[in-house]
Amino acid sequence: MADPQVRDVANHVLFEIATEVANRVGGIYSVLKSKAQVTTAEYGAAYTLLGPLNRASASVEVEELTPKDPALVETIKSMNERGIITLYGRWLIDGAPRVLLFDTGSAYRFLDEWKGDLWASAGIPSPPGDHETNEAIVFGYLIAWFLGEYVAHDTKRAVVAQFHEWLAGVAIPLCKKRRIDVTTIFTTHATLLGRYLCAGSVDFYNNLQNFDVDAEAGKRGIYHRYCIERAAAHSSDVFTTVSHITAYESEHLLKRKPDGVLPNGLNVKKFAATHEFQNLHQQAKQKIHDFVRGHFYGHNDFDPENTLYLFTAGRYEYHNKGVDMFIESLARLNHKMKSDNSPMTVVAFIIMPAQTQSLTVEALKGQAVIKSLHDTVNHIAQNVAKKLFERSLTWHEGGELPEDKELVSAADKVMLRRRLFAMKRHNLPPIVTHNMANDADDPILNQIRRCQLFNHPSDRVKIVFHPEFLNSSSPIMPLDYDDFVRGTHLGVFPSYYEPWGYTPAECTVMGVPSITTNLSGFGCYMEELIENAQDYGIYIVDRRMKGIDDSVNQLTDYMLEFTRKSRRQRINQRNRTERLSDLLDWKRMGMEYVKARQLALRRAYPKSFEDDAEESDFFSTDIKISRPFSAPSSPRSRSGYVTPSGVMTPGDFASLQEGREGLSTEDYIAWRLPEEEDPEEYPFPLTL
Ligand code: G6P
Ligand code: 1S3
Repeated sequence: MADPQVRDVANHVLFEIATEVANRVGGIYSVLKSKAQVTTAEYGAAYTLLGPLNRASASVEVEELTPKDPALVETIKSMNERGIITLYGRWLIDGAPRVLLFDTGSAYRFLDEWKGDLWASAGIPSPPGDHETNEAIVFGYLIAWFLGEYVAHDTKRAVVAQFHEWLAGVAIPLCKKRRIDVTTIFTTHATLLGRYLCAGSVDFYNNLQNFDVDAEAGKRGIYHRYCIERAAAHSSDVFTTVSHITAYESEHLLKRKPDGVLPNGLNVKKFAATHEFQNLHQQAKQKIHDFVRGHFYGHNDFDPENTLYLFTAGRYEYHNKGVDMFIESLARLNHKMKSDNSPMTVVAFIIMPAQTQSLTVEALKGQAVIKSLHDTVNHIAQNVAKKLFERSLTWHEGGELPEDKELVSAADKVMLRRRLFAMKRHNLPPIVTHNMANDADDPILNQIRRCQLFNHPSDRVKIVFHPEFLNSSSPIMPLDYDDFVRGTHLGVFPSYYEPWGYTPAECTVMGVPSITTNLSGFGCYMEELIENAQDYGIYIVDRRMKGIDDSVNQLTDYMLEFTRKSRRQRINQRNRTERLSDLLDWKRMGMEYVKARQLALRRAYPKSFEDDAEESDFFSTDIKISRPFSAPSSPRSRSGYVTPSGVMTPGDFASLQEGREGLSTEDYIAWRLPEEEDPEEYPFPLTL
């Protein structure tokens, strides 16, 4: 092994390890994909993502390359020679980072040996039959193998290995045990126990200190998984999570206080014209109108101009994602809007994948019926235009204007009548767009039934449950998720368990207001940074200090207040929401990752940092993150924390400052709200 103190820390190599590399599963994929641009800008070829090979998704997301780094070439060659199949290439996303994917299937012949070793070396049991854990073990051993060989081939540069979530964490205790000369960061995006406990009916946040963690894990059959997670947290050089609320949870459930918080950012794309996002809203909204016209055929007795689209979306975690609370609040909103005689209609979408068989005939029929009507009306309009034109040609002074009733032929009238008859419906517009595998026991459908939100004509709140992720090739709603979000008016995410929460953050950068809670990482982050978050279209439901009924009422009131806004107020609010985008940009958030890596290097190679004063080169390493604003940050932090450079950074409530009087944040991005654009100045008319 090389002398740990002689490795070059300034020009270190970075590996980021996760199971969602070039493989869309959930939130970690979003983290890696959106962050790629800033990380490749900083590291170039010295950055590689390591993940398990999923052929189906790699075939569309990864372009194969030949590695150039000699240590990488040697390591891959040696593993390939032992039968391990790998794919090295470029992930075809913004930033185009390099990825190395391992076919875990090619290593299963070692599974029993590795399971035995995991027990002998780390005391982690692994019962048979748990496929997910077997995958984690095989992947973890492959990563430890890879890192061990890599540092044997490259003895010059320091290596930082950052692991995301327990599924990728098995290699961390192995690196420690085998004294592999790398420095490790473990970033957890949730805790196993937290997710399980919250999904049950425990008062989670008030009892965090009191859980008997081993017993709770045992009761749920996840003790071995919990051991992996806990071992990863304890044996990493630096342990981080995505929010303060999850840091608190980790401290109690994993028994190690995280060294810092690495909040999730987004790859924010700015339009040349700042109001372009408003145009996009209008365009996408028209597409949602098209879907709604079909879905509610025969019951289109509400005016699209006075209709608001609300939605919630995410993985199907009924209680954790707050869908129970959303539906209950919609029922109360319906009641209030009815008694107020509100002129508005709310269509609330629930986009959460569940097990389904197919789209329902009714959903397909709705779109077909409206399309036929549309085609027929176009055909009649063409005939009318033709006749009108011909009659106008023969017009002479003093003659009647050609406005004869006969413009619509008898045949056309019959055709129109047939289309209108096809729209007759004896049932209410459906709630769900797909045939559910388990309709009778589905928690979302049962809650809708309990609250009696059945899309009755008198209801001011209608519901559409789309139990599949959106897709632009859908025959009923051909929209990608992003376009759908743009077309809506308000995202509603009343989560109970949400370590970060990408959904409201994505709404924000697209200029769509959203409702979140003070139990979500994102909600707490915004609450901490912005004094008057509501004005900026960030509504935060209190699920911490209030009882459930009061939280439901607060959520109802937020939505009711929103329905009372005029169009002008909605447009202004969207402008303010969109102005928060920079706050969530990886150009800003990525700084916490930089700090975590510096801390990891400092812990592994303390000698390299002893003469910081003289060797300040390392800290002023050109981190290619631009500095868009120079003015002082605003809105100001409530905590009043100020860095040595006088500027707030996203993780400043955290502790990633160890061993040094604050890291170099001079290049760090101060944040202030850009100037507000006056809708009066738009170069296009507003339909108010
Ligand atoms: C955008 C468009 C406007 C449109 C408005 C509708 O701002 O640029 O032309 O009037 O959206 O807003 P609404 O909240 O009613 O969907
Ligand atoms: C987790 O995914 P989830 O939806 O299971 O990781 C995400 C990325 O960090 C985070 O946004 C989310 O809150 C967590 O819960």
